[in-house]
Amino acid sequence: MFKVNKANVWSRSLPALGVALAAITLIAGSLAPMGPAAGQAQAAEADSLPRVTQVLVAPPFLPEHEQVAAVGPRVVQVRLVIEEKSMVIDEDGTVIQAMTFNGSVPGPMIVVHEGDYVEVTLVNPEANAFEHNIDFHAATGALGGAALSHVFPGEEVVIRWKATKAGVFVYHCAPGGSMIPWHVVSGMNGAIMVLPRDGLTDRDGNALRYDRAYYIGEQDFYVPRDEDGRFKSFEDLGDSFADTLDVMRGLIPSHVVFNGSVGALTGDNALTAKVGETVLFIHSQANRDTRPHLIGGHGEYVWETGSFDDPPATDLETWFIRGGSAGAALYTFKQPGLYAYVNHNLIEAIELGAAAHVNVEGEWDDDLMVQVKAPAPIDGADAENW
Ligand SMILES: [Cu+2]
Repeated sequence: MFKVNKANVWSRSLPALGVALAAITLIAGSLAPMGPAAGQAQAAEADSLPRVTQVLVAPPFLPEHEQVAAVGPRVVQVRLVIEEKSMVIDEDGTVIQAMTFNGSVPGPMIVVHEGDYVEVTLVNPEANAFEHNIDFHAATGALGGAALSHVFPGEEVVIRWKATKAGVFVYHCAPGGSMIPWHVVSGMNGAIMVLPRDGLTDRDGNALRYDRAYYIGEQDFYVPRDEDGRFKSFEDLGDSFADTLDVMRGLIPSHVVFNGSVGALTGDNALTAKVGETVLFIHSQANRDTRPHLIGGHGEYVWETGSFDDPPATDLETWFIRGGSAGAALYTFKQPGLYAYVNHNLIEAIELGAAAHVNVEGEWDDDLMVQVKAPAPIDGADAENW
């Protein structure tokens, strides 16, 4: 198996990876002087703050957190372990060679408050083949931390950055050149929520709170096909690179899914809620535009661009998430039943996989909707009256 390490990363020894590695060399070379080396940072404030470890969980769930910060700023420690692994992404059993943070696509949601410091330990286990790093769109400087977090297999790195902007933001791997889009569309992306210390508010400053929060990470996959049109499987990650890059350059994804695979959030895996509960849906797309829509409900408060410093839009039917960003929408369920939460490019939702379900329990409200007459043969007399 091909393995990138410090000895061969500059040698461009594998022809299929030559172009990409050359690009890494170019970018890495120009970045070397950027950002403080370990120990040089003026981190007096962070050093004096209390520290807390956040236990990350797999999406669509969020780690335990407070909506309003009960105490002052803290250093929030998180651990991200990179897993290169094969994953089944649809009901036909299509297998991809994925790259992940903590084994899930998307990676885990991190939740902090504005003014907190995020201290990330990024681990690239020896069993992996490739170099990785992490770029936080919420962070400032050094390519979002990417320039300070390159790790080869068998290495780990710790970076700390201050969460100065409140909102929901994407993070992703960005090791250089063609490795950047390839790692991102192979699953190496996730999101962080930086809450205002006083929690979310509407445009008038009134508190907005949620009873549940779900993280939906939308992922475009570009799976190559064989001569017969069937999806190809590959022996390992390195083996999949050249063909996958060819499909990527066509810009037409083979799959557009929520949380790693077709059906990851439908059927038995559906999200749940109760009538009267307010649910926060956080939606990220690290690579491509999308347009979430809750069928049968609304985006009552929507931070479409992801910034919590901007007042939320209200009562949207569909909202737009720019590729490379995350957004958040709040809705209080008023009717029980099955809701579909989809990318409202309906071809992507139904044909390619970008759909989730929300099962909502509670009492039906006839005032909001009722079937006045059940389906029955057309009544000729009735029709004449129209
Ligand atoms: Cu990576």
